Amino acid sequence: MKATFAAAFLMGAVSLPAWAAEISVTDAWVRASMPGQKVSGAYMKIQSDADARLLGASSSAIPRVEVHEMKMDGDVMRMREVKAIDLPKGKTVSLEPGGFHLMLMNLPKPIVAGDVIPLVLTVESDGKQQTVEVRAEARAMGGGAMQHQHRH
Ligand SMILES: [Cu+2]
Repeated sequence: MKATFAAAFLMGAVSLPAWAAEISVTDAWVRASMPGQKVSGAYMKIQSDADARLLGASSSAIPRVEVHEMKMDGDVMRMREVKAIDLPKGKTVSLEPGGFHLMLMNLPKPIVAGDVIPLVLTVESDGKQQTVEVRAEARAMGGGAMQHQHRH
């Protein structure tokens, strides 16, 4: 009796709950930061096998991570925090420069190309939340012109 219970518990602990969506994250990367720069962006491609929403993210290496969208407002590029990013079933959603991204805030130290930044995404599907662990490698991007300006 006891053994059966232990085995069932173990299985539950290592497999995904039945309700969880299968989330695959590919091509995750973070922009290396300039000295003195306090923010950077993280980008990736996300696909879910069920309708889901990315609600937020956190990192053990970064004090604060926000979900942002960048888009043209007239002829000015603006960035704002969004509550969630829709992940429609089966569709690959790209977080990329100039669009949706994760904003890494209050960087404790510069992010250097080759650094690996651990991120934990919070995803909701069918009214329930699950987390997805992602490791994003830092890449250097050419030039200050690409630098991400913050407006709130
Ligand atoms: Cu941003």
